[in-house]
Amino acid sequence: MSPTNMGCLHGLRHACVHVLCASACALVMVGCATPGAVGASDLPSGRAEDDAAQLLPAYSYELEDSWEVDGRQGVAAEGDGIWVSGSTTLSRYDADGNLLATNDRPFDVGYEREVNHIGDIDVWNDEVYAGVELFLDGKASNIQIAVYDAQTLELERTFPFEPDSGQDECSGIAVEPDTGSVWMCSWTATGRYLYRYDLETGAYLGRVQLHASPQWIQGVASHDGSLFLTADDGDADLSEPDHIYRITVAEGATHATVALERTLDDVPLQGEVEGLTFTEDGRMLVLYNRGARIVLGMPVGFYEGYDHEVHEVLAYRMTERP
Ligand SMILES: [Ca+2]
Ligand SMILES: [Ca+2]
Repeated sequence: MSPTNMGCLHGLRHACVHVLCASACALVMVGCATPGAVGASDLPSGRAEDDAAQLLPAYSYELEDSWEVDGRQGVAAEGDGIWVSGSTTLSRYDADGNLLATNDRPFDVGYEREVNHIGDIDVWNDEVYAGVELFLDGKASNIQIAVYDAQTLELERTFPFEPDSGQDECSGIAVEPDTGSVWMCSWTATGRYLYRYDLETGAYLGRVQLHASPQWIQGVASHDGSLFLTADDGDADLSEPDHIYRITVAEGATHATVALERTLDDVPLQGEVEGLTFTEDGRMLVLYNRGARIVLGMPVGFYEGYDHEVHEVLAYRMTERP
């Protein structure tokens, strides 16, 4: 995306008065006057399909490194630290992959509503944000945002989700400091929306529909004004790859167009993508599981050559596309 285009997009999103966008603004004033209807494209036509920059990947990705970790759900990074979530664990690593701390009883203290499952996590301002829930018999309840001290990994506070949002599962969470938002994604059919909460108060701010929605969303992370999603949408039994997607949510938008960002065809063995995060030195980290046969979300034995499921972080070097 050229600097001129970038300025135009941001001008339209924030105030609709950017000098470079004067003519475009005049043509989309209806969209600006009714914020609930914006979101597909900032181009005069308003059609996402006319916005090539929005539809194409923003980066190219080269698999640079990988290392095993102790959790199968999520990954987050801040400064020199890397945090990993298992379904019932939180761990803190240094940048070289050395395990520094683990909380293997993260639900024991501080919860008013019972929970037993953590999905993908995020870290911001030295706090771990986790989407937690009670997952029983294939159904989730008691969804909430849980905030842990990033150093001690002890629970600090929780915010309940808004049941009227329609969300029925939480597979991941992302902090977006620039907009003061926390986003939750869902692995189920309600994953066709992302659910937004206030970073400070935990208040529900609304949901954004994905056009078109990836299936089996497992993680979400914020980076450079966009949200990146992982989807376990490739069948490992058929050696199909999973995918990374990207959306940019315009201010006030209730829907956003999904771009395919990266096909994960370069993993050691096709398996199950989980959470993702971005590092300050320009890498995308992806939590990836391989080796176990998963049927309807449950491990049922192992692929040839494996006697356990490998949880690893895949580190991709990112290069902005011209
Ligand atoms: Ca997951
Ligand atoms: Ca898969």
